[in-house]
Amino acid sequence: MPEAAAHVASGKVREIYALDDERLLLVASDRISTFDVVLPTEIPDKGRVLTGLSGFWFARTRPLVANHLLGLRADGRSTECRRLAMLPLECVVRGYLSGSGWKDYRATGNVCGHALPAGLVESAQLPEPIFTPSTKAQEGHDENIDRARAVELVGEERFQEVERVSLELYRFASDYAAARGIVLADTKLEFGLDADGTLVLADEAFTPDSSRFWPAEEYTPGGPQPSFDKQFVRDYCESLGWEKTPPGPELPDEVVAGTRARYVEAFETLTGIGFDAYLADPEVVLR
Ligand code: PZK
Repeated sequence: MPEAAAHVASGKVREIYALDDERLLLVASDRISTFDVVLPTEIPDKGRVLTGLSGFWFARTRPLVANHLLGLRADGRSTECRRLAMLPLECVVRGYLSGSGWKDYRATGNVCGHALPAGLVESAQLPEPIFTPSTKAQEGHDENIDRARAVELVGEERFQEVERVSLELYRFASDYAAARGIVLADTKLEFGLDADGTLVLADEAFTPDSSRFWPAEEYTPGGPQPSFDKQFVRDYCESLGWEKTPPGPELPDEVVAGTRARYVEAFETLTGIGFDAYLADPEVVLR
């Protein structure tokens, strides 16, 4: 627990505390959500895997854009970061047609105003990655918006900048992941501005909670893809006939162990760093 730090915000599986006027502490718990419901059973070390992966990507994308990372704490789950003025935009990049992108395409033939070729199937790779911003809904799902609405929210110049930077980041990370057998189907990035008005990448970056990770070996367009990390949890929940409304079910030990192993595998495959080395010294991912 952070010593005498004021709680600032709660996400579904993360918390933010204020360290001082300029710095925040982002703490990733081991909670897991599926079908938008947080389950009562935790996945040991999940928060450490996500924190380590974010740190790894922040360190490697620094040449592309500034980011909020100041340091990783020895607990492996806490990130000290710069306090920013967050942009009111979820910066989504899609390289493949999945989730709400697939739903919008099937209904209208386009996604957030991007006209796409006819005849694409679910999970198809897009001709080019597309920037499909959304806004944080007060309740429930984020709302996909078109370019005009995004420009209303952040201005034309800032929109062009976040679009360009988001696409560059996605290309960098998806090329990196593809070379290691993981399809990074899409991702959600969040940006803020520092006191100078410089654009800064914030939140988490290219984790399985903010992106769809698919095992490349099993990639088969034409339907939904198995998730690299959560598939055991989804399959188990489906097998119960659970209604996908709270409360979620407890997970059996073998589902917990299998899911933990998948998170650790994602970490080690992408970073090339042993998870034990991360636990011994989290800042190993920054070097
Ligand atoms: C910030 N969130 C979303 C994430 C939560 C909520 N560097 C920053 N400066 C100012 N604000 C934020 C950040 C970051 N990151 C991000 N809310 C505020 C969020 C995780 C857990 F509870």
